[in-house]
Amino acid sequence: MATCQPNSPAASHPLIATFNRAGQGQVFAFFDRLDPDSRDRLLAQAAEIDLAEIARLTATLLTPGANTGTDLLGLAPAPYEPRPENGGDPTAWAAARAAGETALRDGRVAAFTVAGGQGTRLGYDGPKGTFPVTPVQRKTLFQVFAEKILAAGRRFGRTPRWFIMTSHANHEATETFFATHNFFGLNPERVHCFRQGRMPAVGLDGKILLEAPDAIALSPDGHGGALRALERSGALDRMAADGADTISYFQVDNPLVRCLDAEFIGWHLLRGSALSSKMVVKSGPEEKVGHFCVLGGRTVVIEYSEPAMQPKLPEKNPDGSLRFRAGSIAIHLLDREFVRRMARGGNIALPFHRADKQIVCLDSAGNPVKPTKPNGVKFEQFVFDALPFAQNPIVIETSRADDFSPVKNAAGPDSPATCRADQLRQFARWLRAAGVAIATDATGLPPFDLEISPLFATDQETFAAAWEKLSPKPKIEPGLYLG
Ligand code: UD2
Repeated sequence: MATCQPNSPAASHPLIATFNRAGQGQVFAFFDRLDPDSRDRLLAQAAEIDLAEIARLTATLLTPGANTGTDLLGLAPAPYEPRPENGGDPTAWAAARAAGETALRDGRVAAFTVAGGQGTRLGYDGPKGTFPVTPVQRKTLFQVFAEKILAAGRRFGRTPRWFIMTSHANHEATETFFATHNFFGLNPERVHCFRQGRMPAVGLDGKILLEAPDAIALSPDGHGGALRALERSGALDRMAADGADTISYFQVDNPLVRCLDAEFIGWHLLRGSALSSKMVVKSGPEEKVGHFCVLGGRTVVIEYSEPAMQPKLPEKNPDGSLRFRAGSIAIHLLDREFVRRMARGGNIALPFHRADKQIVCLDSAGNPVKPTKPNGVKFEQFVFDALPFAQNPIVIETSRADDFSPVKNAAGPDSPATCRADQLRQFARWLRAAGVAIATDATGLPPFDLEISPLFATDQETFAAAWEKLSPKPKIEPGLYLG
């Protein structure tokens, strides 16, 4: 793309001069033709960009021959705390639970959902949190989380604040959705949506791409952008003013998640951990989750897509179990002040990852380009890259059936159908454990739809107690809803 002509309006603007000096003058190639509003829009977008950061990323991640993969020499599986039913110490788990319940009663925990993703794989237009997931009532993901937070408030006497990270693309729609649904019964003053940051897409030559004459091709900076966004939005200060020092982090796509899990919180606090994570034993070598590992003495997550990880995925222990078995399901607890230190950067900033993409953009003549193969790069941060910087990071086993069934794809694994079935299995399990006869197939799936609201129960134990009190007992039949 051409840079601007001398004596043009573009040539005299200081921000544009900075872009020219950085070799990024193509961003303003069409500036002189734009109306004043469009010029302002483009300048505002350009002001978001840290040119030194882009230059550094181009040098480290884009330069031919640059080593973009991770060196996995000496990689070992990370240790984790197994659940009592898998050999963990029941006394330690009971102590963790008691400590977590105390923390919840003391209002030390805030809920935090990352919801800035684009939901492309699901093929759903709109914020993913507005996607209906429950079997009978068709409650949305956001409603399920809201009710879990309300339930924790009723149980522990303090309703945690809920922070939701959105993107520029879905922020307004998310806010409107909550307002339209009266925040699902939560106090609107304690539900906070804030936008994550953006990064420009660049061509394979490191040049920032335009998606329109007055618009830079900007995209969300990854869920790792949450750390900076929590600080910038004032969320951390809000938590501090409230006495909340622990952030319960979960993804928008997983309705099974225990949003406020006393056992997990207790482990995190008792171990003085700055960043704790939940793991499940991977269903097989191919499952698309990250792996908790130790590299150079530090806990790390290595993604399933990391090329150097591929030969390690099928490795087995002598007993036949997977060697790299601790799958990351993206559920974490973060210490508030650790997040602040990471957000402020300096020598402990999250790295960026390179994602090669087909990016719709303009060519140097201003014609639209619709690529059929990757023509550019997006930069993203991942929240788990904070692990090596965290004090005493711990990994805790959780039960997949009670914590993880994401909705990612329109069909096949991790789809609305698999998630619905996992919810039904959970409801059937709770009923059975409370002594109720309910037929299921060999996988535990009942033959009809039913639903238990988080406001009725959030786990087997609370279900048993609520069921016990219920009089008269409802008939177990298709469409049963316990709310
Ligand atoms: C993520 C993890 C994977 C595993 C899996 C569990 C990565 C790279 N991989 O895979 O290891 O734990 O989850 O389900 O994280 N998001 C934002 N802003 C962004 C990008 C994403 O808020 O810029 C949110 C998104 O809305 C979602 C979450 O982050 O809630 C995960 O994003 P994803 O769907 O891209 O992650 P996925 O499925 O590749």
